[in-house]
Amino acid sequence: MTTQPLPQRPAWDALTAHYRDASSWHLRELFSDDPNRGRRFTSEAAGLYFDYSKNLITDDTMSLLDQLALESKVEERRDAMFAGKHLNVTEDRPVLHVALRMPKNSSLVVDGVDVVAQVHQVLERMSVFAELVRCGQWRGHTDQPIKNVVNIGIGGSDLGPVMAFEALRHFSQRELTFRFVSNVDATDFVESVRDLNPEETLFIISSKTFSTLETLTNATSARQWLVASLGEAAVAKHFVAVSTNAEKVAAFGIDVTNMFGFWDWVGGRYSMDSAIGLSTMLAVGPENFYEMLEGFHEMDRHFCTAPVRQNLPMLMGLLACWNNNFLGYPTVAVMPYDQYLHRLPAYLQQLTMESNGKHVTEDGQRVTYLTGPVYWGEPGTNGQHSFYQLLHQGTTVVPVDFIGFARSLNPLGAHHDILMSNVFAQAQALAFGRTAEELRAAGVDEGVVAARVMDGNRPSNVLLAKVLSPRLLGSLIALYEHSVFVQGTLWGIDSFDQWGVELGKQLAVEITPELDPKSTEKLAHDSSTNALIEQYRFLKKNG
Ligand code: G6Q
Repeated sequence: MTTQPLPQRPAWDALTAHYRDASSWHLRELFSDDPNRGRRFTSEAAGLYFDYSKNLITDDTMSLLDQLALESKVEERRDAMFAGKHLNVTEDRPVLHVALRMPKNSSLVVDGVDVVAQVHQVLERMSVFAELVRCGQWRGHTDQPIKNVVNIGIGGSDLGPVMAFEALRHFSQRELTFRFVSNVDATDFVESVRDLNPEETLFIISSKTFSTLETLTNATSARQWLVASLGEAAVAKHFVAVSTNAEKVAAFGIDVTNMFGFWDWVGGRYSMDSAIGLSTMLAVGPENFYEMLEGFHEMDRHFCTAPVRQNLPMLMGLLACWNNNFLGYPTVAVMPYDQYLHRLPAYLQQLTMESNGKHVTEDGQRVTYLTGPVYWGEPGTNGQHSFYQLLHQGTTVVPVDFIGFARSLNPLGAHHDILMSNVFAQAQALAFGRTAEELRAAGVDEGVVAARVMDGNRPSNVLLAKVLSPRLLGSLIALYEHSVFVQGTLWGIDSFDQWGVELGKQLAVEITPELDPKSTEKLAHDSSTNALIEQYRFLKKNG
C-alpha cells in the first residue's frame, strides 16, 4: 500500500497553514461562538461517550484531519489488518489481535488457516481449566485445592494481565489470591510468595517466546521454591504455561498438555485477550472473560464501519496527531477516575510508546516529524494533589484523556459524585482557566493576581461510560489499540515491532559475567561503564 511521505500529503500542508490560525484561538472563544459545541464535537460507541470538544479544533480542522486520514489510507490499512495482511513488515507477520475476539461462528482464513477456529479451541481449553481451578477440582500435588495464582511474565505478558485483574477485581473470585511477578529483581518474587503456601499455589509462566531472561529467571526460582517443599514430582500440578513455543515449555519441564498456546501474529502488548489473559479468566471466570472479548469486538466493528467523523479510534488518533505534530504537545496524560483502572496508565504506556516510539518509516526512511508522544498518568483524584499544578499553570501543555463512569461499583455516600465532579471541573479548568479580570472581580488581592491567573486553552478528551464492566474494559482497550494504529498509519511506521529494546538486552548479557568481584577480565567498555562496573565490584566485595 503506497502513500506519499507524510509531509508531502496535501492535507499535511493544509494543516500546517491552518495551524497558523489555530495558534491565535482560545477555547473560551470557540465555546462562546458556538453554544452547541459541547454536544457537536462528541461521538458515542460501544457504551463510550467521547467528548472531544475541548480540543483546539474547528470544523475546518476536523475536515482537514479527515482528509489526512484519507490521504494516509487509514481505512485501507485498517481493512488490510483485519484481513490478515502482513502489516508487521520488519518481522513479516500479520497483525491479528482482532481475531482473538471474533465470535465463534465467524471465520478468518489467513495463510490457509482458520485462525478464529484456533482461537476458540484455546479459549475452550482455558475455560475448562479455569472452571476446574475456580471450583477447587484442580488439586495440587498434596491434594489441596489451589488458592493462589502467581503469573510470571514481563512486558506484554504482565502489564495486560495485571491491569485487567485490577480493573475487574470487583468481578473476581475473592477466595483466590492473585500475584504478578515480572521484575528480575528477586524482591519481586520473594515478596510475592512470602505468605503463600506452595501446596495451594499455581504458577502461570506467561511468555510468548519462552526465552525472556527475566521470566525464565523468575520461573526457575519459582520452581526451586516449590520443589524445595514438595519435591520434583509436584511441578506438573503447580505449573502451567502460556506460550507459542511448545518445545521450550517442554524443555523447562512443564507438561505441554498444561500449555495454552497463542500465535506469532499476536504482539505481546496486544495479547491480554489471548491465552496471556489466563490469569484474568481464572480471576473473573470464563463468562466475564467472554464478555470482555465481546466488548473488544464491538469496538472493532465500530472501528471498521463508522465514518471517520463518528469513529472513536479515528477521532482519537487524528486528534493525537494534531496535538503532537501541529500544536507540538509532546506528551499525553491519561487520568482514569476509577480506582480499579489504576494500572491503566502503565498498560497504555507500553501499548502506545512501544508501538509508536519509532524513528523510521516502514521502508526505513528517517521521519522528519514527531512520532509517538509520551503517555503517562495516574488515577484521579490523586494526581490533582501532585502534578496537576503543572497541567494548569506549567509551561508545557499536556493534553489529557479523562475517563469516568456514571455509576460506581462501590456506591458509598457521596464519594462517586465528588469523584466525578472533579472530572468535569478539571476539564473545565484546563480549557477555560481563570482570567485576571475574573480574579479581580472576585476580590483577589492584586499582589497575587498574576500567580493565580490560569491561561486555560489546554486540551482534553473526556470518555464517559455507564459503569466499568468486563465488556466496557474490552471496548476501552480496543479503542486505545486502534487509536495507536491510526497514529502509526499517519506516521507511516510499523507499530508492531520493537527493535529498540534489543541493544540494551544484549549489552546486559555481556555485562552480567563481568560483575563478579573475582573477575580479572579487563573491561573494554567506555570509561563510564568501566568505572561503574569497577565501583560495583568494589562495593559488593566490601559491603
Ligand atoms: C510487547 C513486547 C514485550 C514482550 C516481553 C515479554 O509487545 O514484545 O513487552 O511482551 O518482552 O516477552 P515474552 O512474552 O516472549 O516473554
